[in-house]
Amino acid sequence: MVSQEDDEGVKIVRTTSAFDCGGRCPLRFHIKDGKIIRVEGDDSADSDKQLRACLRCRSIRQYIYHPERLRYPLKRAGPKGSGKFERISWDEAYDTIVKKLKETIEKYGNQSILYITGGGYFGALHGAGVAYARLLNSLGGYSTSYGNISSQGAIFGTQASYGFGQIFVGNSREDWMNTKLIICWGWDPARQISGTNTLWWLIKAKENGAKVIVIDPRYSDTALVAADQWIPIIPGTDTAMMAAMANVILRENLHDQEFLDKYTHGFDKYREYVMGEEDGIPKTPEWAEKICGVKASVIADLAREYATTKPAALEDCQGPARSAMGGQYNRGAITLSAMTGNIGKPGGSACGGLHGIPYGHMFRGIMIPPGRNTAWPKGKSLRGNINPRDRLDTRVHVNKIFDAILHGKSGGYPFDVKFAWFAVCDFVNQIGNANKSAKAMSREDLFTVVPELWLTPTAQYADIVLPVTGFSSRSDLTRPWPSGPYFGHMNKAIEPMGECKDDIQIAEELAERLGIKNFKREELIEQYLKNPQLAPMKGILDKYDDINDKWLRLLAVMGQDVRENVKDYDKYKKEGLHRIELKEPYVAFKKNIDDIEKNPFPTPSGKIEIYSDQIASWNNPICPPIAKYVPTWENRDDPLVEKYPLQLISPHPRQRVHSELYKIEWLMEAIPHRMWINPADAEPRDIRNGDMCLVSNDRGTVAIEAFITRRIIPGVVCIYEGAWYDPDEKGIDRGACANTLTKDAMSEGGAAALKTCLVQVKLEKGGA
Ligand SMILES: Nc1nc2c(c(=O)[nH]1)N[C@H]1C(S)=C(S)[C@@H](COP(=O)(O)OP(=O)(O)OC[C@H]3O[C@@H](n4cnc5c(=O)[nH]c(N)nc54)[C@H](O)[C@@H]3O)O[C@H]1N2
Ligand SMILES: Nc1nc2c(c(=O)[nH]1)N[C@H]1C(S)=C(S)[C@@H](COP(=O)(O)OP(=O)(O)OC[C@H]3O[C@@H](n4cnc5c(=O)[nH]c(N)nc54)[C@H](O)[C@@H]3O)O[C@H]1N2
Ligand code: SF4
Ligand SMILES: [Mo]
Repeated sequence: MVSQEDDEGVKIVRTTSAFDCGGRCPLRFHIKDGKIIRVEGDDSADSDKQLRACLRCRSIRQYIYHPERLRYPLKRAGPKGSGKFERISWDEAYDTIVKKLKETIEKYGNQSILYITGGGYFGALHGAGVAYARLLNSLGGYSTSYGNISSQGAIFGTQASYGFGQIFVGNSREDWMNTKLIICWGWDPARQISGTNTLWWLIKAKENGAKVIVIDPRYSDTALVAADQWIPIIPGTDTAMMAAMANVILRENLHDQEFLDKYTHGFDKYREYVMGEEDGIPKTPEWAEKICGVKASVIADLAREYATTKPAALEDCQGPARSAMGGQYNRGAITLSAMTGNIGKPGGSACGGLHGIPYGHMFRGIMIPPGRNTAWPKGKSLRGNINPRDRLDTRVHVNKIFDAILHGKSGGYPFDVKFAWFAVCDFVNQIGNANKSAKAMSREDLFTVVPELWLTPTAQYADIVLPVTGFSSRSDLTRPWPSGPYFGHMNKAIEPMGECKDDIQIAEELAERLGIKNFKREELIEQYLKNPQLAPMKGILDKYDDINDKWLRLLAVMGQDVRENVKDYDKYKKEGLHRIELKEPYVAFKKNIDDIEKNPFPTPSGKIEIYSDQIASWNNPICPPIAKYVPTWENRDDPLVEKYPLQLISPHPRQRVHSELYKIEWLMEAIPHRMWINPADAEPRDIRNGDMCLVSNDRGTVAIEAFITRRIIPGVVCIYEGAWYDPDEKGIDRGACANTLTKDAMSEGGAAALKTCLVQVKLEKGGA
């Protein structure tokens, strides 16, 4: 029992979500007669520590009790994608899956099983589909994808500059109290949550005297509520503006040469590029103005201001990197931060776009190990390697999953897919070219399993859909996203709906039918307790009735991060949260900068690599070893603009977590799904506010209402990602999923290029 009932029979359960939402906020569920009747947020009295929930969890009752939540196993009862399903028993679902699994492995081998997971759930026990990976590994393994759909551009940029394995490039948010200037470059934390309370600290820093500048094609929510200056920029051109800033900083001798000499590698190559010694073109503000659409004087002034204000925090993110230019924008930001000596210093920033700090990420050593995937021969070691193409011989890039399902070996992919299993993701909706994804999923000879909470666009194409419990019906440990410092503890608040089961239970029950031994949580616990060091835990575990609670208690001892930080587990569980007290704000790479001799960067040179010899060795002109501006496909120079003159950007929705929460009426009402378009683009097309428009390119067409606004620059339209793909009989996507329009391509650095996309917009005559 987590808490006592009060006189009215209401008990309060403290928990949190495990969404891929950018935050992690304590929630208090008020429960009466087994039902959540009210939801409140954190009640911490210290206003700087209070972790404020956003509109999404404040609407969570509608998510938990929504009539469309899946409650029973389903099997397909019509053509794939028709949405026709019929209820079946768990026995029938299991028998069908077991039969198909055995048949597929026998006839085609394990490589023909494609298992794909996404980031839909950040929990240590139930998270990221590990249970199914374990199950499939026990049967001899599976094929899968490589590359992070979300952040591969930023990961590439970070690791090329700071070294393989580096992901924590953020400072604690309260470190902004040490800064004088914050530049949000392609980053909009007032809308897109980037760590709970990021906006709180941004406003506090502003009140403390810091100037805030936003560089974004849109007058973003951050520009609206926090900025002193908005610099609109043409999408995909950031590295050109960065080079021009570097040009001004060098010409005016405003750079920190000492920092560059001591801590960086290959800056001379970048200097040659920006000064025009390499190609005869000095990268002046005038040169950049023509590319970026930002006035030369604005670029020059910003360069001076950034270089002379000490310290200054340039904050890049992942959005602009999720494009055909991949991580070059993050590499450019890192270069500027190095030139101004802001890396590893309080009030500065390391850039790289990932924002995380290494506290509260308690997944280390705490998940049930998934076992070894033996479907593929052991490849060469990829350690220290950032080249995404080296993974190609056994895996498929994440943004090419459906192309691989469609074309298989004859299309040059390493396998033919016969059995597809999608868990904790909605990839028909969330990766590029949804019409192609739908076509691939409609292949009649493909058998597809989707465990889900909703009949998502991906589940619509499944042969078997399994109903899964949500975070309110099971206990788990979770982590802040991306920064902490704290650990979250989710407590089971209500019983599962209908016949829903935990993913882990589904995997266990399938394992039993497949004759796999030592798979169940009970069996694993028994084995662990044989270890003399863990044996004394037995008495403690006996206190918990719920198998998940037992597991978590044991994992909390086994997982190093939790063990070292959480001294009072019962308090942690009861409060749903454990805060880590840091003596001072965390500053990324401070250790390396304070003593580079003792703490070199894990790069080949031991320094921050402005120039990467590793990338240079690939000899790829569109993936240069320094942060060069390279025009990409479907940018404004592409001849395709004749036909499709507008650039489409698809940022993350304030009211959803990607495609999750799409069905929540309160949220849809609060922020309707509409396309942002500038009056200069709307007027010649005779489009008025609220008119139904068709947005198209060669990959598809979506129907969406226009929101005419000067908050977006001419030549660019914006459709938030995550609306559900819903093609009508003519193939027009009435749900207006942005990925009906985007390309299933990767950048040279391995980013999913979802932000690079050209479209045309016209009025839909006669209305919807
Ligand atoms: N156009 C465009 N597309 C984008 C992006 C963009 O910026 N623009 N952003 C990209 C980014 S950053 C990301 S991270 C991806 C996200 O892509 P996905 O990970 O596919 O995103 P979600 O829509 O959150 O889908 C998660 C699904 O998991 C389900 N789920 C949640 N918890 C559980 C569970 O415990 N068990 C099971 N079995 N299922 C569960 C949810 O119901 C939901 O349907 O989208 C990418 N797509
Ligand atoms: N509310 C909410 N918060 C979330 C999520 C969510 O789904 N909803 N998802 C979480 C996840 S998984 C992730 S990965 C992060 C994603 O965080 P990001 O990937 O950083 O966010 P995006 O919303 O894709 O894009 C950020 C901004 O970049 C701008 N932009 C687009 N193209 C360009 C360009 O070429 N140059 C410049 N300078 N700006 C450009 C957009 O207008 C937008 O304002 O957010 C997390 N937080
Ligand atoms: S940031 Fe995430 S955990 Fe916090 S309230 Fe919003 S959706 Fe919930
Ligand atoms: Mo993401």
